Parts: sequence; structure tokens; C-alpha cells
Amino acid sequence: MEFGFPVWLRVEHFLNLVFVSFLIRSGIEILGTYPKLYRSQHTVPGTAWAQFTVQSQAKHKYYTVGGEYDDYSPRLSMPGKGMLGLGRYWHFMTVTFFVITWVAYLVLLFGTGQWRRYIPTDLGVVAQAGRDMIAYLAFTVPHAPEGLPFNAIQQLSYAGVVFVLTPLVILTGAFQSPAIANHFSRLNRAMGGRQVIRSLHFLCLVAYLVFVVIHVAMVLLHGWGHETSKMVFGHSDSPVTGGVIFAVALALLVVAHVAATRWSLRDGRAVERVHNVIVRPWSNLLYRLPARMHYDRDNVTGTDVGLKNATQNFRGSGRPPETDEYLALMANCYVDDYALEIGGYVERPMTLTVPQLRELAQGHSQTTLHHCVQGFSSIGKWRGIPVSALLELAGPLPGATDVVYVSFQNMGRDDALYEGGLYYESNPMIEALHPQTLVAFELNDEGEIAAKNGAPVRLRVETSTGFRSIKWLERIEVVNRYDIIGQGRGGYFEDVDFFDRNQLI
Ligand SMILES: Nc1nc2c(c(=O)[nH]1)N[C@H]1C(S)=C(S)[C@@H](COP(=O)(O)O)O[C@H]1N2
Ligand SMILES: [Mo]
Repeated sequence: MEFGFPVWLRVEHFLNLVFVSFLIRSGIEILGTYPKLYRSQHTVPGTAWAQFTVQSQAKHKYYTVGGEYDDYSPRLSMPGKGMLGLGRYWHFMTVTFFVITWVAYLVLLFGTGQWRRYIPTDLGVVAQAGRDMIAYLAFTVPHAPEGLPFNAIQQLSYAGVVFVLTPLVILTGAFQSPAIANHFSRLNRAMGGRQVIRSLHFLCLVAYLVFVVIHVAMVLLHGWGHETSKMVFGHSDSPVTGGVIFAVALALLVVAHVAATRWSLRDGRAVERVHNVIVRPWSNLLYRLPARMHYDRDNVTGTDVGLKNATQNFRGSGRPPETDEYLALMANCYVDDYALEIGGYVERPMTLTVPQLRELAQGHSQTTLHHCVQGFSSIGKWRGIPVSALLELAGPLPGATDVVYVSFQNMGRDDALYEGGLYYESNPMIEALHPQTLVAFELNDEGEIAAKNGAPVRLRVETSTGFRSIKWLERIEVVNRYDIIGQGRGGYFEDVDFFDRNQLI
């Protein structure tokens, strides 16, 4: 068959240049807010296998993970300055188009028979690749066999990128989503768990970078005009025009990066609106994947070290409230004065003490994996009562749409890292009713939750990233609209930063 470079292949080549470059820069932004990689499910301080920061760990009593945030330069990461939420928005918008393009490419490759350009039909290609390698090492250019567009090394490396690396990066990327990871729990564990998958996703990034460097070097070796002309016109007969057009396209790509970065830093809310239009239609489908993760007790983070040290078990993020009221509750071990209020748009408003919650929960527990949006993870056994059971008791009125949670904590007052404001969060009803959306009052069979982890009562939303699992819970309010609370985005971090309330990825 005639291989050549059909127009759809050339278009795809250029789109990938755009998408992969955006994915790499936004990916580095995401990595930067927790620039450490681990081999196990847990992120116990001091056990990282790689680290991309020079910051040393803070030694505060409530050592918070927020302090591990790094902010890379906007020249490197997208958009830079530690804007994790915006980096995520760019990553997810780009991934939408990247995956669509890759699937379309596969369909076209197999539909047209062009897959033969990549997938070798006889094993001789491996030996040939060895001979080609020797040719390259001798600074000569091995030629493509008659009728094929590439030599054996090119064929094998392109096949590797299209059919191995790309599916792997998509799969490991998908499992960064708490909704996916906690629903397909077996597959998640079979692949080595959250941090191993995160490390693999990072190694995919390294593989893309290595590929790009070698690919560009080879284009220069084979002849810039000669090679780029194939990608512009489909043949190498116009090396000068082709070379110039390709160079101009690359310059425009750089301009697009600069413009998108500046736009994000100037008007993050506009990026957020575009993200919501592009990403929510598919990411909201993940509401149909309720979490069903069940670890064993001996998977709990810190079990292997006997839970001796508070930073070795469930990491803490955010500082406990420092009001007299909260300190008094703590001094009394939360027994006498704490009562969780459940009210708002319900038939039977109520207050429940911890012993009452414990009685209603009838020993129910879940041992689950916590996904902080920054990237750290911990496994904990939570005793508590599903929000759905509490809602059944309180009886939401017809028209109730959301469940709002309010914390004792005020961020500006209690946490030096953040601006002021009451910490609150909300679930759309579908998320509140998920079986692992839990009001928890005990962690790891310790009789209670430690102050750093949200004592006396906190929320667990296992389908979502960590910040939505509000700690130090004071009140639950069922509502028929959430957009009139706070700044109307459904939660503290949604209001002050660029995080999506529909945070299923
Ligand atoms: N009230 C309140 N809840 C909070 C936070 C916070 O700062 N304040 N941090 C959130 C974040 S970002 C994460 S990752 C989890 C961390 O839970 P942990 O401290 O038990 O690990 O709690 C979430 N709930
Ligand atoms: Mo977090």
C-alpha cells in the first residue's frame, strides 16, 4: 500500500504538538504542589523516591501538607506561581481534546490500513532496528526500506509512543481521579495503588520528554526542511517552504503558550468558565461511579510503624480551629458540649452528640484512600454514619438539591497559609447520597479522630479530592440552592481559589 503522509496524519501531528506541550506544562504545575514521588500507597515523610523541591519540611506541631506546596515559574509550568487549580483546569481541558484526537487517530489508522506504518508485521524489524542504531552511532542516516515511510528504529519508537506510551499515560492519568480510583478499586490496587500510579504517570512524562528530544534531534539530523516538509505538505519536495511554515507554526505555538499563561494569571475565573463548559459534560458522568474502596486494616497508613508518630499515620492538612469554644470542646474530649446540627431544608431538624452518632452508626466503618488534590495520600479506617442515613432521619423537603457543611474553622484565623473565611463545603445531592460519603467520628480504632484530622466529627467524600472532606464539622444544612452562600461557588477553596466543586478528577 501507499503510505505517504495523509492530511489527517499531518493535522494530528500538529495537534499533538499543541496538546502534549500544554499537558506537559500544566502537568508540571500539578506536580509542583506536591513535588515528591512515592513507591507505596502512602506518602510518609522521608520515604519519597524522587523530590523536585529544595524546601525542607516544616517542624510545626500540626505539620501541614500545605507547606510542601512549591511554585514554579510561569516560564516552566502552566500557569506557574503555584496555581494548582488553574493548572488542573488546563490539564483537563487539554486532555479532553488529546484523548478525542488519539481515538480519532486510531480509528483512521485502522480504517485506512495505515497502522502498518507503525506495527511491524515481521520480527526482522528488531534486528534491523539494531543495524539502524549502529548506523546512527556512526553518524550516518539509515534509510527506510522500499515502500515504508520510516526506518526500523523510527517505526518501533513511533509504535511505542502511539500504542504503548499514550494508552499508559491516559490510564495512569485516569486513575489520578479519586472517583475512578475508588470505584475501580481492584484495578487500582493491582496497578500498585495511588502513588505507584502517580509515579508511573510521571515516568510517562519523562518518556515523552525523552522522545521529543530525540525526535527533534533526528529531524535536524535527517534535515529540517526535508522532514518538516513531509509534515506540512505530505512530501519532501518543498524543503524551504515546508521548513519555514513549520518554524512559523512553532513560533505561533510559543505565542499561544505565553498568551494562555498570561490570560490564566490575569483572569483565572474566565479559564474556569471555559473549563466548566469543556470538562464538566464528561467529568460529571463520574457521579455514576460511587466509591467502593475497602482496604484491610493492615493497609492503614502507619500500621507498619505501629502508628507511633502522628505524621506517620494520616497526614494532616490545614490547622485546627483556635477559638476558645473549640479548645474547650477539645479539653473536654468533645463529650459534653459538642452536638452536630442538622437543619435547613428538612422536615426534622436535629442535633446529635458523638455518642448518639455512634449509636446510630451501629459499628459501620470504611477503610479508604484519601486523595489530596495536591497529591498526597493516606489510608485510614473511618468509623461513622453515611450522610444518606442522616438525611433519611432528617427528611429533606421536596426540592432540596444540596447539602452544605460548615466547619468550626476560619481559615484566615487558624491557618497562616490562607486568607480569611469560614471553611465550608457542599455536596450535590447525588454525591451526598453515595454510600461512602460519611460523617466520621473515629479514625483507625483510636476511639476518636485526632485534632489534626478533624476532631470531633468530619466529612469523608471518597469520590472527590481531599479538600471537600471538611474537618471540624459544626453544622450540616440541607438547601435548595447553594449559589447564595459565600461567594456562591459551593465551598471555601472554590470561592478563594480555582477549584471546581464538581471535583471528581
Ligand atoms: N475545615 C477544614 N477542612 C479541611 C481542610 C482544611 O484546611 N480545613 N483541608 C482539606 C484538605 S486540603 C485535605 S487534603 C483534607 C486532609 O485531611 P487530613 O488532614 O485528615 O489528612 O482535609 C480537608 N478538610
Ligand atoms: Mo488537600
